[in-house]
Amino acid sequence: MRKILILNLLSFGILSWGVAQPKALSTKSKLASWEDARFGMFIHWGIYSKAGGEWKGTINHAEWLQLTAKIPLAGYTAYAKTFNPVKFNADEWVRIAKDAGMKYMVITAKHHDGFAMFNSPSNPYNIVQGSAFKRDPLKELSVACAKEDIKLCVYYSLGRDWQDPDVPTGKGDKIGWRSNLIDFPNEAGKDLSKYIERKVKPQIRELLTNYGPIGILWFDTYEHITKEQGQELVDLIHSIQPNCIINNRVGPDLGDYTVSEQKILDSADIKPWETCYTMNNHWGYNKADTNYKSAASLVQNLVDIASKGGNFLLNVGPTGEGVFPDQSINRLKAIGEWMKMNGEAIYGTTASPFGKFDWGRCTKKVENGKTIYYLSVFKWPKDRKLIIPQMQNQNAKLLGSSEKISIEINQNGSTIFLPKNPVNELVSVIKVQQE
Ligand code: H79
Repeated sequence: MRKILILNLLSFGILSWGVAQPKALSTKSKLASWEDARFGMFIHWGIYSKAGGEWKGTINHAEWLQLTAKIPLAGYTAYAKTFNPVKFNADEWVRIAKDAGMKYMVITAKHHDGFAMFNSPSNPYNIVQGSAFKRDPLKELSVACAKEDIKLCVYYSLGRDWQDPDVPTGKGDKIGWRSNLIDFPNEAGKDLSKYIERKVKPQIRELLTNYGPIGILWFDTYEHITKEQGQELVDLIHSIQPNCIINNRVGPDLGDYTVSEQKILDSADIKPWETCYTMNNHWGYNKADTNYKSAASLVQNLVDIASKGGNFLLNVGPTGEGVFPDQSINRLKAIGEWMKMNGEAIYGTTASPFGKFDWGRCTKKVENGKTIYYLSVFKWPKDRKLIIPQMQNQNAKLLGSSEKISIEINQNGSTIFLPKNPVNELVSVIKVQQE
């Protein structure tokens, strides 16, 4: 009976962020459930992925291909027509994210190139009408995500669009710096509100109407969007899906949370927040870029972010065929194994009251009125001791091991005596509980 009730609550979205009907959550509670999730997958995938960063002998391109390789719109449109990612498999992408311990997925519905990677009846410049693929990957992902209880979220480049003629960018001596000046050189004649009405609003309506609940509308680079224009978009989104979270790149001083790009905040002062991060040096697929971070450092990033109360949005750049690079898959697998053993130190935790330690980080949870601290050890101390302030009456154990850990309580806190070797080759976690 109880099980049925819980299932009902879930299917009606009362316990779950992102679900549109029937009950609107408070901003606080939809964000709380997103913050509990802590870990998501970012996906940068578009026409540019097919080039793998290479264009006429130059190899440092990625999602900015159209601009960085100076391709006129007609050329890019023709290239889009050849895009055919026959190996794309939504179930596989979602399974990889799920096995990595990720709880949400943010995919580029439209990047700066302006090409919609979803079926957009309002604008033919999209993957169904404008490519050889003719399928709607977002639809397929929405079905796969619903099956696996992964929250589907969409990235939408707001203040940059290289297909629409009315999108000015930059200010002062940077006027036009991120605009398509090849096809639309008259920067002064551009009227952003025309673009908003013609393209942005209809596409937001489509994204929020045709794919079930959308967890986050993740906007990027608002450029010339004013606070009033951003607020109109916020209102539009909430009128269709009141539980959709919106990041702060919807316009100046707007949005539900702060994004930090390629940077991890130093302290837990800003709330709520999310770091988006690449595994190598590019967002979109670049076949020459093999400069991948190690699985251990990515796990440390996740722990570090959680210890400051943030979320980690880790990027994958699938190929033009629609598959994840092997280097990404391998790292996600390793992170997933770590999460199976140590996920309780991440999900549903809050920031550390202690700040950083030289040897690692701490996250915190309160269960049945008792405080639990998770101590993630990045550097196993040579003297095998961890000194923790302000903790009394605890017991300690190593996650993933039955080995006993002794703990000595003294006036200023306690000392934890570690075994000789870490139990986990990436990061070992000690769970300290109040007795
Ligand atoms: O979608 C990703 C980026 O394409 C987008 N935001 C993330 C999530 C983004 N837009 N602007 N920026 C990031 C900041 C500027 C990045 C640059 Fe560059 C790096 C400009 C010059 C160096 C990209 C890479 C363009 C040329 C090289």
